[in-house]
Amino acid sequence: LNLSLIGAPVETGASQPGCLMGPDALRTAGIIDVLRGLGYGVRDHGNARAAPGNGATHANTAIRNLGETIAWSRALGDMGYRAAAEGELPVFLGGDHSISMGSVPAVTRHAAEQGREQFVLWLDAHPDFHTLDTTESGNLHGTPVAYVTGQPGFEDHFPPLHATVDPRNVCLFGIRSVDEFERENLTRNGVSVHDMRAIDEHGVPSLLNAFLERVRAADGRLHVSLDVDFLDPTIAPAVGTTVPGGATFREAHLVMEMLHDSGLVTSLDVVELNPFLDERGRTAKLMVDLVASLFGKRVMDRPTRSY
Ligand code: DIR
Ligand code: MN
Ligand code: MN
Ligand code: MN
Repeated sequence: LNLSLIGAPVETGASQPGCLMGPDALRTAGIIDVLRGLGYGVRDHGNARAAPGNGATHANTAIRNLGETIAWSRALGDMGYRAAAEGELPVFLGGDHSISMGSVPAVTRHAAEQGREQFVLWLDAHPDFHTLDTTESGNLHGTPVAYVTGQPGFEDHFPPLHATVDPRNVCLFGIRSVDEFERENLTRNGVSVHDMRAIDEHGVPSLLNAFLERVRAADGRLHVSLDVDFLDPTIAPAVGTTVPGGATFREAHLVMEMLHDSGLVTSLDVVELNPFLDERGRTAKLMVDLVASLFGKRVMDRPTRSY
């Protein structure tokens, strides 16, 4: 299996600068050697570039960098689609979470062409379910889940979607900061939300197993989007939007280990790493270690258990 690394040096969707350096920090933390060491062919496409922003504006004047974000969606949508269509497993190295407005449409387009259903596991403190009309911060990294599931208002601005993700095929995991609008619309759209309380009460395995079973039963393709702020800030400080009470080191690794054992993952985003806020590469190294777990690094060999 070949992994296609696509660097997405994007920070225009976030509130503060720094995510631009994310892809290079992940490379410095050894992501390529780690993946090759696990036996994969790795093709590093380097850092993508986007056309200049076209100066697009919106009635919601809070929105920042709309034109730039549209240009990135288009560039990453094309690159990611080509990688998936060539049979490679795309790994998008962010960049802030607005890169998923390119990565998820890319793989969803490919899935639709294969007659396969697309599922998305969103590991994040936030649901990122704002529309252009509801975002108050104006930071577009808070909008990708709404865009890729076809919520209204994006079509006048962002690239038309070849296929949308059914909101019921989206599982938000680790959630602990939800804006009022998002809360109502998530429920109305049937998105699965496992907040930190659910993880406290039921634990990672039963919640994640139930979702993976649905993916398997549908013979679906699974995109995983890993936001640094899924993790507790005490272990992952290098993110602009820290929220206390996140996933522990072992909870996060268990998610990755179960994903690997499932054999279901077909694409990945690693997003929101802000190396400017890091402590000597600590968060970058943790993210690479989690990616390693997702691709098969294990403590001990064990009889394969299929989740
Ligand atoms: C907040 C924070 N919901 C917003 N969002 C994100 O700005 O819309 N932070 N995604 O990482
Ligand atoms: Mn996010
Ligand atoms: Mn987040
Ligand atoms: Mn509009």
